[in-house]
Amino acid sequence: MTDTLQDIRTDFETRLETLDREEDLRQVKADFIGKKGRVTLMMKELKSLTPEEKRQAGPALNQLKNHIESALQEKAHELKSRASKNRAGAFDLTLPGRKSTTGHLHPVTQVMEELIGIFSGMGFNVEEGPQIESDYYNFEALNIPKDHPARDMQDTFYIGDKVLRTHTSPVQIHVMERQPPPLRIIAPGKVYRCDSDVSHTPMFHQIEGLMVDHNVKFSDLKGVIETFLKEVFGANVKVRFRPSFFPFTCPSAEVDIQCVMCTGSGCRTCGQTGWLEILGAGMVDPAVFGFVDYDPEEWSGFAFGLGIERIAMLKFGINDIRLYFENDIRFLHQF
Ligand code: FA5
Repeated sequence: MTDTLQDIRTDFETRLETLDREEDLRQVKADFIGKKGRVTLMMKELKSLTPEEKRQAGPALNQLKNHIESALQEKAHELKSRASKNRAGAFDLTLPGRKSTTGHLHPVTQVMEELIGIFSGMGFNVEEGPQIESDYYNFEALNIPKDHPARDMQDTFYIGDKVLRTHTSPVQIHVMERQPPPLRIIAPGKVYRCDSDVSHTPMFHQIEGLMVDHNVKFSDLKGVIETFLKEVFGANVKVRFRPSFFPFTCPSAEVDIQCVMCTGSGCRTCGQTGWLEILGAGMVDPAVFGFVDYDPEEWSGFAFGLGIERIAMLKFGINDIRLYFENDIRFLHQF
């Protein structure tokens, strides 16, 4: 019997060593310790042996069975980890490819870049200013003293003396403080107000324009604005200048363009007026020159501030400005 046990052990070791598939492992298990396996059959044969033979063969047979069980377990573990390693490194050429999605600029950024390009073409340099301003730059130096009613129209967020700028006009002061005339600049950027409806958002973008030189006249302002609007909306665009008031310009005007949603008949977007206001403008008030030490006898200038979202609404036919900032991908994908 001892010889036979040794044969079984040798056969088992040889087959275990050469197998590398789980189904072969299952077969080896069946051949040795399965219902009709060689070891199982020998265990059944033990019954027919004498007590003395049983005492000798029993423990050896049990030991062989335990050895086979643990060697099979170890091999199963080895095969499993080898298979998972292979899976991780596998490259399946037949799988469908993953499409890479390319983003694009936000529609407001697209329009902002287009407008900057047009003004650059007319010789305006691009300047920037801080979004957190002091009361002095946002109001005082623009001839809007503390108790001036014009402050009510641009309500914003205050922290002590600091405000989230309500318009890009303070950049006019920063630039004139550091640069002598003549100059011709635009200042694009974010501004903030306590506003929200179909044509107003609490954060929006403006482009400020400022030109200071000898003999700058209102007709220069009109020429620049009309040329700009024709570039954006085409030669047939309907534009109107309305007299208005800004403490930092005199005379002042607001510029409207015909509402593209209703072509002038009146709708929700234009507040039934047929026109949509896109910018404020005027000749720089001599009082502002006083704050930056420019001589108003020698220099004159014009300034304007336009709302980029309003222009983008007209360009793309958007009837509610708030859509720009809801981050709905179905809306943004269209531009
Ligand atoms: C001003 O902000 C002045 N600083 C413009 C200016 C500059 C006048 C230089 C004279 C000289 P106003 O408050 O009208 O003006 O705003 C200018 C433009 O910003 C408006 O015509 C409009 O197009 C846009 N706008 C104003 N409020 C909002 C808002 N809440 N949401 C979106 N656009 C707005």
